[in-house]
Amino acid sequence: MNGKITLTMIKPFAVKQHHVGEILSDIEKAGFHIRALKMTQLPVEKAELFYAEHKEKPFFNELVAFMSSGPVVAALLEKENAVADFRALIGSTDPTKAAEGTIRRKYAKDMTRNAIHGSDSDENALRESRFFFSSMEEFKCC
Ligand code: 3AN
Repeated sequence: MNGKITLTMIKPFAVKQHHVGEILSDIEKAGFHIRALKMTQLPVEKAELFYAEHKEKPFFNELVAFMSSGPVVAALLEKENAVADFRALIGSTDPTKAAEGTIRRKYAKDMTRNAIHGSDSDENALRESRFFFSSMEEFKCC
């Protein structure tokens, strides 16, 4: 499994703006297989847990408030070199610096409302996948 999965989350603003279909389409066209998919709203405590590594950052409270403000769409994705390839597909955290054609360049509004999450390591991909898709049934794919 290592190296073959990543976890994405389409963030609340992109969901509200009706970009879920286009973003999932971009992801599939880039060669990722959607192995599990879920729309859910994170309570504040779960958003805090998901972003625990950023707890000391000045933007943490704003990030948690935003991420729990509406539904997100989480997906477990499979592809060779999944983490790195997916981060290339979504582009830089700051949408003004994201390359042309990337998901953040197309759909992000600003640093907080930056459309989409992508795991930053194989270790986090596994942790984040278990966070959303905890049952064996959901996880048996890969
Ligand atoms: P990425 O999602 O590109 O890996 P991280 O892990 O550095 O970026 O940050 C996690 C999330 O925190 C980002 N997706 C973004 O929503 C938010 N964030 C990061 N840096 C800032 C910032 N300077 N101001 C506001 N929000 C930020």
